[in-house]
Amino acid sequence: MKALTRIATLAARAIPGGRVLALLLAAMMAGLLVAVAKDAIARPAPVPTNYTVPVYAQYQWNNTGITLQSGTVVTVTASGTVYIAGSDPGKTPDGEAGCYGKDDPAYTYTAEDLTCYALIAKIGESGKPFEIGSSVTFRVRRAGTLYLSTNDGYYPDNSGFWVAQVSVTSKR
Ligand SMILES: [Ca+2]
Repeated sequence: MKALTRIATLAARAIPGGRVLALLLAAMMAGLLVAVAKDAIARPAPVPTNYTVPVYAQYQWNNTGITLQSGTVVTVTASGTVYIAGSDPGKTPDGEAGCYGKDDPAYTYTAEDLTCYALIAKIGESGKPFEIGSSVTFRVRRAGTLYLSTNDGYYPDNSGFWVAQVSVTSKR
């Protein structure tokens, strides 16, 4: 829109009869605005696609089978209890508040900078892990498969699963 205004201004100065051209351009811009406004009103809001997937604590990265397209808005909400060791009373998807993977010298956690035992995600096999916890909404930058995991350093002694609701809304 700025570019059009600039062209209109330049045309008014430079071209003989430029004022007429400028008026024409202004009319075009007005028409364009009306078209955009009409489109916004007429098009219905996008309907999200919902998935329900388990996140097993004994596996490092659970492949959800959900392919996320770039630009889509995704909300993941999780619930349930997992056990990160035989002695564990149980962990919600929020994990252990105030503890980070790197705080445990005995193990290298899947994400050393994220909350211990929290639900974490990555998009694509080599995507950078980020925290989900109980619920988070994000916009997908690079398309790929959604993986979900417990942020632990040792998985074979884990049991149980969380249930994650994944809501994907396409971009307009
Ligand atoms: Ca463990």
